[in-house]
Amino acid sequence: MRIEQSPEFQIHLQTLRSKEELFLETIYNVGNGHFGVRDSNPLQGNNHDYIGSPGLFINGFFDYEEVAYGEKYRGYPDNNQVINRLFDPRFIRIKVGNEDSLTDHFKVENIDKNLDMQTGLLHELFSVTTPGNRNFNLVVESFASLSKLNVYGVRYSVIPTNFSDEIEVIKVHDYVNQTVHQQDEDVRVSTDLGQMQLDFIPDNGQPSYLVTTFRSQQGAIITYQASENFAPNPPIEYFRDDNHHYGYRSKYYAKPGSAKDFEFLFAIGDIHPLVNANMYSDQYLSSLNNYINDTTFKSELMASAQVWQTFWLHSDVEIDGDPALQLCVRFNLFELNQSAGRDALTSIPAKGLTGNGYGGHFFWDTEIFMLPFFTYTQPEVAKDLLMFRYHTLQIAKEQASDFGLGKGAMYPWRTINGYESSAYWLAGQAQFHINADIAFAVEQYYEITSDDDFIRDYGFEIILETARFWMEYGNYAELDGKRQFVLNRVTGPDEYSALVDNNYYTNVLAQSNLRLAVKYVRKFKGDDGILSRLHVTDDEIDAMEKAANAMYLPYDKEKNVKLQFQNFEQLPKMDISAIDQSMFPLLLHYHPLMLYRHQVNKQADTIMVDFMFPEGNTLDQLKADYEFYEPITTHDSSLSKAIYAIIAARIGKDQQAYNFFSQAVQTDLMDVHHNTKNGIHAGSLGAAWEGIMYGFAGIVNNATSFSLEPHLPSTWNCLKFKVHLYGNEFKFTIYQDSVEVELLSGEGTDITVYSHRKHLTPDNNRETWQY
Ligand code: IFM
Repeated sequence: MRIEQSPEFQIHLQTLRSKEELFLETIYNVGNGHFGVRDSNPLQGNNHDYIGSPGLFINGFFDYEEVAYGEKYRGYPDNNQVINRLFDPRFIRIKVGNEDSLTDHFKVENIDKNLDMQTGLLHELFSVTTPGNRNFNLVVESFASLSKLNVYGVRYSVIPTNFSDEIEVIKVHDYVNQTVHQQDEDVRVSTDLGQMQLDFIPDNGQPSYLVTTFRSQQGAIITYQASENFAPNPPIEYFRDDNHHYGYRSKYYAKPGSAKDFEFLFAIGDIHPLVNANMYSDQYLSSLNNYINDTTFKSELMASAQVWQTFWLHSDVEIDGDPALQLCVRFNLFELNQSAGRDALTSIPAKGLTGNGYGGHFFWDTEIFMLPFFTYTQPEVAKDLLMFRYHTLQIAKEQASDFGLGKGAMYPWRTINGYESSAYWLAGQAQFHINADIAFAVEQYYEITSDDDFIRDYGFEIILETARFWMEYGNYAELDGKRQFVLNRVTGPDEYSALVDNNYYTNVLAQSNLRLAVKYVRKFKGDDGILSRLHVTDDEIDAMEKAANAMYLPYDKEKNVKLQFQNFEQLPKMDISAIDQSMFPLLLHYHPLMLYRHQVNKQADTIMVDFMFPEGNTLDQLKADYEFYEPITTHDSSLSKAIYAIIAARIGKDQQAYNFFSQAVQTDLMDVHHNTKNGIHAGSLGAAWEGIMYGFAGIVNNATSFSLEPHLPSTWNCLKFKVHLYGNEFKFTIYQDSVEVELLSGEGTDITVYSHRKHLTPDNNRETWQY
């Protein structure tokens, strides 16, 4: 099969710095937001001596175990959720004469791998040698369909090089819990729970499974078909082994140079509560089968490639003058698109669907670091991601009530099903800023899309209930001679401090959350239905407004810096420049309390405020904050550097901005943190996109205006991207000394570049700014 390939969209094995198996498993994953498949050695993925962590991850499909606490106090999260690792659908068994890849050690070498990001097709060539020295080439092509999210395709081609003999190809998955042999002591890597059960569902011999979990009581159906599109001589046929397990096999006589292809299409079902699993299995199986019967690997691949083309048409970011970083940017966007849940019931796990690191949980990473990319380029996906929060709002309210609050919603810091899953509550559950982060994202989505239905029917309720949380959690106290609203005993974004009073970031976000609630109550004042349904009273809204206005924001007047939290200035500084490189990330080498008692940051914290609320900051303030926090920040979190790049760009530290950005954008493709083997850093990939847009393009957006103050790195000739804005689509081309904007669709709006505003309309759809 030939699809026109553009070299700028290829991730070719030869260009990668590392060829380590586990790293390749991550980099060459394929996914589509519903599921993800790690790349693996297809013959040995399930062998006991294979060092790897292959597998299939379905978004939202998880199980849990009870957290074992030494002493469990009231309200501690009960369960640790972990995304399930299902069998590796790439796995295949090949017999050559009397040698069998399942039992004999076939030597499998990676000769070539290429991920074509334009089409989503992963193409691989392995050279396989049996213990008896028979050698064959194995070509594997695979993709996760973007046009039918349930479909995964894999195609094998077997080409003997030095023998003629009988070959038997067998495709059977008679287990569901994938074996892994990855040794890693990193606390951020989760252990598989491996509690799934596999039942074969009778389906005229076609291998169809019902996979169920013991505790979370979920069910998923997986079925697969050998595609009809290969030369049927002899055909692949069903078989049933002695254990009544179904699979496919084909036996034929092969000669050197002869190639035989085997194509399989999997249908990977949606997740259902187990109560219904038996009821739905028959019906659902036949609807799943509709996806894969009467079609071929090639036509499904073509349909999916079409969707990828559309994705790039609207979402690509082109950098002229920096080919190395250009490829990283594209890889990042490709991975983001492969990771995002699109069913309004799931979100984006911190590791995408490429591993079970961080349990496969959803964090603030989605709303603060990844959502803007989708909001600006694929607003319908952004809406689905926010709808996940709407659909778990009732659970968040339940959690607030269980916690002992009278009202409001308390979203989990980390979760799959909406319930809190942070066993280490100090650095987890206490990150209450997640509530305001979600409200912030709702507002940002609305500002950019003007989606009135969303804000009225869903977004407002999220904003209101999270605002209610702050009113319940906070209190008034006398500080600096004034009555101020305080939020004590919270953990801010920086995970090298915990349970502090008045974290600057949290307080600013909470203040914004409260003000948003007030704004929308006033907006919906005439619409009595909404306000009475949500039991909003004037007194409540007045109280919110007062609390927002009285919010305490700790500030060091001597140094003129925003204080990360109250009394932060009293902690001793940790001299991170004196610490040996081998001790980073510090979290793996220090007791948390050693970190908590020092001025040392894992990641951008107060600097996040400067990024997210650019208005109202003087340049001097930004500089002071940057100069104060940068030297005490280790950037041990992959979410940090892109944000520092943005502030560095804003304050004119061009070289630092570029250095931070380039490290952020290379996070996974160049394995900057040496742990890409455990999965991608999805939040960091989104943050790198933010680095380009908010840092180098210098965008600032609110509901009524969109402006740019570009600061392109000196080596970049030009930067091009498209964004959706208030129902329009625009194309931006930014040069070192000018900006061109084209209105591609919609009625048009004002655009401001360096304070010069121009109005674009369908009749006047191009404008240029020189500066
Ligand atoms: O959400 C992040 C957090 O900010 C830093 N530690 C890892 C989490 C998941 O990516």
